[in-house]
Amino acid sequence: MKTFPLLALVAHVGSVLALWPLPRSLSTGSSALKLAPTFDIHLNIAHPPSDLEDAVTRTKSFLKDDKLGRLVVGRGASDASAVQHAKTLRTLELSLGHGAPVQSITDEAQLPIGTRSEGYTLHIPADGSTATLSANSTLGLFRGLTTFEQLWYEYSGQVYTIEAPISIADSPAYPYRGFTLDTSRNYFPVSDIKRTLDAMSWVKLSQFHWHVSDSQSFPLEVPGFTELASKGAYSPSMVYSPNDVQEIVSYAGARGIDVMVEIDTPGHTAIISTAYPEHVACPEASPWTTFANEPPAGQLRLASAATTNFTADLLAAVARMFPSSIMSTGGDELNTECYTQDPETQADLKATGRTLEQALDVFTRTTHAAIRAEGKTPAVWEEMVLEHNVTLSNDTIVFVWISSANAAAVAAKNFRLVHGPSDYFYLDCGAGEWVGDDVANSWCDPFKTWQKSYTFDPLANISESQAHLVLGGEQPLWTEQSGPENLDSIVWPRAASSAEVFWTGPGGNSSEALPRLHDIAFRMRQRGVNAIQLQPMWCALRPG
Ligand code: CP6
Repeated sequence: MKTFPLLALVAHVGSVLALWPLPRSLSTGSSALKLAPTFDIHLNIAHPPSDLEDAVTRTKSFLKDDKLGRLVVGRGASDASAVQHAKTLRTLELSLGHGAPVQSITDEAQLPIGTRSEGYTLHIPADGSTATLSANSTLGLFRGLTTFEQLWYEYSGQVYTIEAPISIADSPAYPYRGFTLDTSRNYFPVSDIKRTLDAMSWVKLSQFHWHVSDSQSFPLEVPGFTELASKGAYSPSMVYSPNDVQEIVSYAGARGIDVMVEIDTPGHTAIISTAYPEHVACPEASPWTTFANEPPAGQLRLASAATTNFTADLLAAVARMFPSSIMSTGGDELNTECYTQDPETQADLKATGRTLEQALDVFTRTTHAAIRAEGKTPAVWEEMVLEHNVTLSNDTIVFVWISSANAAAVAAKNFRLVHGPSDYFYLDCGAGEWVGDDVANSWCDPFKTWQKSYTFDPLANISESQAHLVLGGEQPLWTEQSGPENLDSIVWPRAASSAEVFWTGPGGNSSEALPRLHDIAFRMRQRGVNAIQLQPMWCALRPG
């Protein structure tokens, strides 16, 4: 039996298991093992939560339906006879550690970041005796089921593996492993979001960062603020109702994913002027290039007490729609010219005797206090820490996006951070300009390949004493040039790249990873997610 706890060693030893992300510790043998036609999964738990039972049901159907072949006619038919004589696995037994609470996957996925228990151990003997999956949480069991599903190939109706016995002890390197979706620039139906959550769960992502609103549309129906969506959504059908939100949140939770909503403020808010013109400065000011990074211009009147209170109330109402312990208030790309040229803002600053930076501080403290009163920890974009003089409580989570080089400066200020830098992770990079001239392509050119994301080092330039501040990372899809048409293909399997970086840890070799990523992309397609090809099929016809 060979043991190779390190990614680098796996690359050399060459396990061919189709695992993604790679477990942190894996040992395999070389015996074939097949699933009995009656194979079943037993829950050795007195009163299992229904989302765990549902996860078991899904695992069983994936085992039946995935049909990922390792044997291809003309190549490596050597598995066939091994499988014929292989022992048969009849049962996988799931159990929770002694004293572990029996909670739903959903409840465990929504615990504060850093307190979730996602580890598990999985043993699959070669002799066909019962396989065991154990964890100290149902969330850990769910992660283990996700791994178990990936261990099996299919040939001629037979589901088998060729590396038994298999022993896995696994837990994530980082707790925050995310994907961000912008539903403002273009709208995505609930079914698209659910399908995305499915694919996220298959690569063990833990956090859906929902950038729900921006300057172009406000698709969220917020109780008490319904005009934001009735006047600010692209159409009455392009709205997320409170019911839709509940459906998305519980669908995510059952798949080990927490949903963090973002209401981006005080910038990226032009659309609010359609319902509340009194709260928005420089709406549609011209030329927009002077007042915003994208048209239309328009930002919340951060120096106004009425606007600050309105925003605080709005954020609190949104906070009540989401069970997560975190919520983002945005804070990126604030344009000061918009306020310089807004007579109301200038009058407010004069009356209060504040500078714009002081007014921003009051605005931020007030809105953060409002979401804190709803039990949420605030999260912000990096500018709030690196460009503005804002008082933030020291538990605030900071999203680094402008450049990977900025993470060190955020850590130096002792804030917990999430990596999502445009130079490694932006899924929309390379699409070119979508507005204005085409003299230059977008500054986040070139296209970020999965191999590029895969080279990311979460601790680059971060000292050992600051390493604990790094919560993980996320890959965003900004949707100026994306919609339901290309959602799957622009996201998958590229977003799986960071999923492995933040679960397994950095240092993976992309040549070693390619066949595994090919296989998870194949499984995604089998399961209804339109992941793109990574190579000609010829390359995947591996020798046995
Ligand atoms: N919208 C918002 C965006 C971007 C950000 N915030 C963005 C900036 C640069 C690139 C891609 C997206 N479109 N609200 C930055 C966090 Cl290259």
